[in-house]
Amino acid sequence: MASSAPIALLSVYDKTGLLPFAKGLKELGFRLLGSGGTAKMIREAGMEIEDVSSITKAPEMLGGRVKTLHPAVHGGILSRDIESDLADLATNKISPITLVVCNLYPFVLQTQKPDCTLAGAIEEIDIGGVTLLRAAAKNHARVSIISSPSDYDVILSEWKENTAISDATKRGLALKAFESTKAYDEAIADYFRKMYASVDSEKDMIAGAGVGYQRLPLRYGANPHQKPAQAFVEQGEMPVKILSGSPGYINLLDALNSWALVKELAEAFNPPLPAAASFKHVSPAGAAVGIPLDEREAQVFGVADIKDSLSPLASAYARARGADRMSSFGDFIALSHPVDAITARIINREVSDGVIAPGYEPEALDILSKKKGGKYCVLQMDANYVPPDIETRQVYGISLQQRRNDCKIDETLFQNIVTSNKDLTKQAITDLTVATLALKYTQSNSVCYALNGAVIGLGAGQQSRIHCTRLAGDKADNWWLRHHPRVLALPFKKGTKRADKANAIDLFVTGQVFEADPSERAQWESLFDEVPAPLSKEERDEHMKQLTGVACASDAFFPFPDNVHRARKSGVQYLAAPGGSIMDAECIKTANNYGIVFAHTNLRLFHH
Ligand code: 93A
Repeated sequence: MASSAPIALLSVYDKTGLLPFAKGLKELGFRLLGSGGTAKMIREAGMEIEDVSSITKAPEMLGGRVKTLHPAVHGGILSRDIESDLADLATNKISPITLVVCNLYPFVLQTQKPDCTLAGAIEEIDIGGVTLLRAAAKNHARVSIISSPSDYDVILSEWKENTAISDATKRGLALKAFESTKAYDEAIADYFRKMYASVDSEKDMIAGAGVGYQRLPLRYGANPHQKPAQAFVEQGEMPVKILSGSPGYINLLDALNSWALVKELAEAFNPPLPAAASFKHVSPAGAAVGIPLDEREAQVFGVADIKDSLSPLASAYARARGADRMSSFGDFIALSHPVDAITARIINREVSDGVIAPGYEPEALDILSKKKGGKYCVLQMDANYVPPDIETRQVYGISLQQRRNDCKIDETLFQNIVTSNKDLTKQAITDLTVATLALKYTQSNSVCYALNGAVIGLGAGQQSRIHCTRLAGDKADNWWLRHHPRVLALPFKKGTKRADKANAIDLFVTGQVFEADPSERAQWESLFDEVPAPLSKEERDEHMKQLTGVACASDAFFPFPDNVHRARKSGVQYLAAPGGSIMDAECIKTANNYGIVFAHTNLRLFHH
């Protein structure tokens, strides 16, 4: 038994390249030890190899569940070149192991088989192999852990040249081994998550009863053919609970982004202000804080009939929904505070997909859980949940990691005023905060206009900044034209649906219907008791002049002053954007010409 030959322990499921590798190791003078099947294959090829049992003095047992799990093996792998470890080895007659060659039972392949049973999958969970990998990787200062057949040649050539494996190679091998055990355990956790969540009752799973499964099943992914789909946390409690309905993947994306927005928006003010957001396709269609509505606003936002009973939260949602009613059609809503009955009643009469909030008054939950015949998605968010600092996602199989965008946005962000006009009012600070926080959760590039604590125009996902500024500006203009007395007095036929009104008003204020195909125009005209005449150029110009005091923020610097010119056309008086463009001076000069107050934020807010 005592021999000075270095020992290589081989225990591989995937036997690709095993025989030439074993032959190479033999030729380099290694003493080979192998677990059952590995040793058999090498021996049958005519090479000398000892069974692991020759050092453990114990047979493989439990049908192969215990093969290499033994102090003689793990003592030999984990021992360091230090006196006390060497003394322990000598006392217990254990020889140090130099190379460990191991790859694992094919758990994933097994679970992919159509006839795979739970018992069958469990039998494919490798324990001893994972222990070999981890032990050898831990002790990589001395031991080389070879977990992939693609590394066999490197090992043979390094040893041939130096009679040793370099520290750099050992480090790389150790990392590879831990990555393989991590992926292996993730696959097992994923399998259990799915299997046990479907075995146990849906109610237990949602409530996270007992130890919980920390998983939400999703109807499907971004598209109906993308199945299966789920949301889960790897550590701690799942902070989202489904109270009603069944969310899809995009619902969850909207819910989580919009929740972050309203939580931060409410906390940006002292005292905190209730906040609401209306999301579509992972960007806000609207966002607002709970500033009371005047008569005209209540009319524009479709809540004139209940104006007097609006709570601050209901006002926030009415404003958020009123920014761009067409984009908000079928929205996902986020509310920063527990939902009261009046807010639930407003939501109930809109076309919407779901809502996320930290809680619901019983009457509000009753209203919302009956919406859409019980299919309306009602999510409850743990308001104390703090996401990890580092976030990871996969694109095309590659993991991307970054620090979460946890920068805090509040009034202190707008202190660096670079124009001669420095008169930033309290209301302007509120509006810039709303606009900037909306951008933090909008797909880039993005530009946002805000007024009276609410987004009034937002341009998202444009590759060119001026296109964002124009898109958002056009939306702000349309928003303001919806306040025109002639729009408020449009003679809709009784019973016209809210969504149909919103579409018809859009066609009217943009003037598109008057250039439309006769059939589209006839359909539009059929909504009215009396067909309205178009808004004249004078009527528009006169009304647009009254849009003033608007705040506008950009998620990155303005590369050209055209953005400032365009913003001004929509009544912008306050601007916030990071500096850093070679055209900064030009942009500031343009702002000065208009008397605009421009704050450089030094904070880029790209979001994807
Ligand atoms: O069932 S195990 O978890 N118990 C063990 O003690 C053990 N030791 C090695 N599986 C174990 N292995 C695995 O056996 C290795 O990870 C390798 O995948 C496989 C090699 O078995 P054989 O040499 O019998 O083909």
